[in-house]
Order: sequence, then structure tokens, then C-alpha cells
Amino acid sequence: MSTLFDPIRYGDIDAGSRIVMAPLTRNRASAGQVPNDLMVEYYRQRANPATGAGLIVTEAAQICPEGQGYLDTPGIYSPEQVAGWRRIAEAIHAEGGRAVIQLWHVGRISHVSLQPGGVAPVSSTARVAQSKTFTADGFVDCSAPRALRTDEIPGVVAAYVHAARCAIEAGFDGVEVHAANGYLIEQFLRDSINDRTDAYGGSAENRVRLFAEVLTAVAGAIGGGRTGVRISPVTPVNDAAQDSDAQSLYALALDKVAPLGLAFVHVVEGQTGGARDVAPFDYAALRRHFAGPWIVNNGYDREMALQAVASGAADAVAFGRPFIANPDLGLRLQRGAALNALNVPKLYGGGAEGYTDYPTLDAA
Ligand code: 8OZ
Repeated sequence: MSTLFDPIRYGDIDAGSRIVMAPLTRNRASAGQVPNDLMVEYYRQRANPATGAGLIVTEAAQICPEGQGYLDTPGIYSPEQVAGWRRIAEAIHAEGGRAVIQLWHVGRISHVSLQPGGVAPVSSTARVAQSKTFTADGFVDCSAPRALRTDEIPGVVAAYVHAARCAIEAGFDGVEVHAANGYLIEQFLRDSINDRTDAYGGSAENRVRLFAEVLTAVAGAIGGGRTGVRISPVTPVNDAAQDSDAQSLYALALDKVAPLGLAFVHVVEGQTGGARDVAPFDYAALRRHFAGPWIVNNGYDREMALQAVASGAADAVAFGRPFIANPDLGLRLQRGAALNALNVPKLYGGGAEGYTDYPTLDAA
């Protein structure tokens, strides 16, 4: 029987505990979407597996300029970005930690002001998302997208591969492909969004094609044991209405990637950052479609996390907002200590305040 505090192996990645730092968008990258010193310090504070996370999933990083949907999010495609991330990987490893970069393409959750040349963002569809994004002018409506042509899809897959290679070049232990939260891959998965008539739309078989092609290509480039994936089968965020049969869709998606021996599957249960019971879904049934480590996320407190791992319902638990406010969350969970409050106005953008200034137990 394992506990939350026991080591675990995710494919080729050995982690010191089953506590995972969830990917968290913080909008603090420098010009050129390059990671900076402040980000190095933020990750360093959370990287020691004895006090922080066993595995860090970094904030989502766009795989190409077109993949950006919010102001000041880091990229993982240019040499300058790789150099910035390398300092983060080194700091995490110096603490004994492990980390994967989350690979992100936002699809239609973007704005023309963030797109190269000010053109329309791309998606599975030309229908606009009824959602907001954050730009230099604050919160704005998402721009109307353009549906990707079939002959453009290999280029999107190639961008994921390039970004995955960049993550390894930067010294990361692997990547997590972001297939959740209403972004590009989910825009292809769900029949509530995908209105294509080509080989990437229509049947579930067709709608899981991009998911499977991206994971197959990334795993082929850097190894399945260094490739994880995050899914959110029923989240409604970013105007992702429910699929007509989410249970079958996500089972098929995992069946398609079963041969890859992925490092982990990371599941957001319910509405990302919100209600866990937003729509019925049998996560235990879905898990039977993946043989490897199963990371669960969304609103887990200490008791729920201890129980999830002790019962075997999950192999590991990812914490999001608790890790923002508590760099030593691992230690606090071991001791059952109180948690710091979240500085909500400083979540997205800004400097050190609400980012690297949360006290540890030792400092308190
Ligand atoms: C919050 C704000 C902006 C982006 C996600 C990458 O939901 C995000 C995100 C979260 O996956």
C-alpha cells in the first residue's frame, strides 16, 4: 500500500513523492515569452520533493507563436526560451526535484492582438468561443477563429514535436501534452465544438485523431516514458460544452495511445478550478483504459488526497492553487499544517508579490 508521500516512477521519471504541482498559468514571462529569474525562483521554492512537489508540471507553455492566447505566457519553441527554461530545470534538479513542461496550443482561446500578424487564431472550427482571454488591454472576448485546413494539421503536430525536443534540450524530464480545458486538442475532441467534415471531425474515431497523432509523434521524438497527458473529460471551461458521449470519447482516446507507454495520465475531475460534480463521469471506468500512473486533480484537500492514494483510486495527486500559496505544500501536508491564503489579485501577471513571497512554515 502506498501513501501520498511515497516515491513513484512515471515512465522514465522517478519522483520523490506522489504530490504533483499542477500546471498554473501566471503570466510573468519576459519579452519574447522568455522565462526569467523570477520564474526560476518560483519553481526553485517548490522543487524539493521532501518539502514541495515530487513532480512539477510547469505552467502551460505555447508550442509556437500561434499557440499563445494570453499575455506574457512563456513559449517553448525559440532558443531564447530554451535558455530561460534551462535555468529553471537546473534549479529544480539542484533541489532534487523533477519537472515536465506543459505543451500548449490554445486554438481559438486567443485574440488577434496576440497572434503573429494580427490574424485569426486557428481551431477545429470557425465558430467563436464565448469566452474571455487576457491581453495588453485586459480581459477581452476571444476572437473569431479560422478552421485549420486538413493540410495544415501535420504542421501543428510538428510544432508539438519541436516544442517537446526543446523541453528536453532545456533539461526537463519530459513533457505533459495539454489536452484539457477547452484548448486546441479539446476543440478537436468534443463534438460540441468540432464541426469538421474531414478525417479530423465527425466520428469519435476522427475527433481523437489529433490527440493520438500529437501524443504518438511526441512520444516517438522524446520517448513515451517522458510524455504525459492532461485531460478534462467534462470541464465546461473556455466554452467547452459537454461532448454527447464523453465516457466513450475519452476511453477511445486513451485506447489509441495505449501502445505508447505514456509516463502518466493526469485527469481534471469536474470543472477545472470549480465543482467536482459538474457532470456525471466514471473516472474509475476511464482509468481501466490506461495501465500507467494515474494523476488526479481538482479541489483535493489533504484528506481526499491521502485517501485517493491509500485506496489506490489514484497513484498521485496534483495540487494547483494550494501550491501557489504554499511553496512547502509537501511539508504542510505531511504535518497537517494550516495553509497560507491565496493572494487572488496577483494570480495573473505582475512581479514577486503573490508569486515568490509566500512564507514557508520555517519562516513563519
Ligand atoms: C488560467 C488562466 C489562463 C490559462 C488552463 C492554461 O486552464 C490554463 C489557464 C488557466 O489550462
